[in-house]
Amino acid sequence: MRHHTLIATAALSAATAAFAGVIVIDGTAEALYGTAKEVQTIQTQFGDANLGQTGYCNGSELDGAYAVVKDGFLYLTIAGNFESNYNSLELFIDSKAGGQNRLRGDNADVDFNGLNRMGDDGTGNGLTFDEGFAADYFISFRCGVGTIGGLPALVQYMNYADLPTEGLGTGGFAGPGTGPTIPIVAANGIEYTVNNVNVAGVSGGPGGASTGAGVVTGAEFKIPLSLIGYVDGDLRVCAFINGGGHGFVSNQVLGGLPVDTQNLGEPRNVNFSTIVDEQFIVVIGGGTPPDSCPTDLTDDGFVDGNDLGILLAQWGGPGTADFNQDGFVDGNDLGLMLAAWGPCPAP
Ligand SMILES: [Ca+2]
Ligand SMILES: [Ca+2]
Ligand SMILES: [Ca+2]
Ligand SMILES: [Ca+2]
Repeated sequence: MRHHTLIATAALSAATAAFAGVIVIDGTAEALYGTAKEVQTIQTQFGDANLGQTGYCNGSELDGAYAVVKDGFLYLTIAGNFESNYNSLELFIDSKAGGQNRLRGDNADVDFNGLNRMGDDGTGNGLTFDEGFAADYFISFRCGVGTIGGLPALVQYMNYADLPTEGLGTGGFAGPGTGPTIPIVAANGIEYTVNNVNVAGVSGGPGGASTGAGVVTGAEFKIPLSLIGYVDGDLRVCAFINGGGHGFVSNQVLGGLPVDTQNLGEPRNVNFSTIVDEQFIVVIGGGTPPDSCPTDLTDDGFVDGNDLGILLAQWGGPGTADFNQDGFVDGNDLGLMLAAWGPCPAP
């Protein structure tokens, strides 16, 4: 009976909070978030979660993103699932001027130096975001089967670090904790929890056979705007699933990847600026203005033989010349290029 009383009390407090217009950190994007900022369009290669349990999850998928700025906080729910094997949900927030478009290798040592596992190893590589996206803050969430107080439990951890333009930032971690009814509060004020019961959303594979539409449960965060230095202007988040050692990027990225994109693999070689569309979620702002001359691959103001050469080199595969974003560079894309042949229109 006591168990039922607890559930009833939790339901009542959630209902009261909803009535008062408060977002509850419970792993569910409530109506106050509004519509999804992003919806996943490709299947997951990191396992389709199908168990529906709160304490154990057998796959990772990013089905969608809900985000709102309210009362001095960024509320963010990454809808989907997070496998109980300590794979990582990586969040990079672009919230102010400066920051890192390409991850440096001298950032704060958090999660066994996992942040720097994605950064420049000294050879000029490092995970690179879309053009114009310079990350200022890093949050990483993971869960796995462990013990709390000597009892088996789904344990959750969060690591965080700031990403100064010149590197050498600071960071820390919060956890272990358990979810979804008890959020974890970090020393820096971030609250988070996960609800892993989703069995809908995308299915397994790299194709476009399913979408993440409609999923509202997942990892929910309440992030103080003062912590990420957000005052006004654009506020954007790049989210993706990475391996447990931060060493193998999946195909679950928000904003999404083109249909049929395989797992991206080595984080230091991931370059979102060479992948069509924006691999970030726009919380506030308009993102990048539409390209007035998309078939000008060299950005020299002319659609000409140089661009055709790039297209032909990508023929049959994915690439920047996949203008209609069907996963293949083919005659359809060639047709679009020929139709735009010559000088670009004024932007
Ligand atoms: Ca919530
Ligand atoms: Ca920035
Ligand atoms: Ca699914
Ligand atoms: Ca891109």
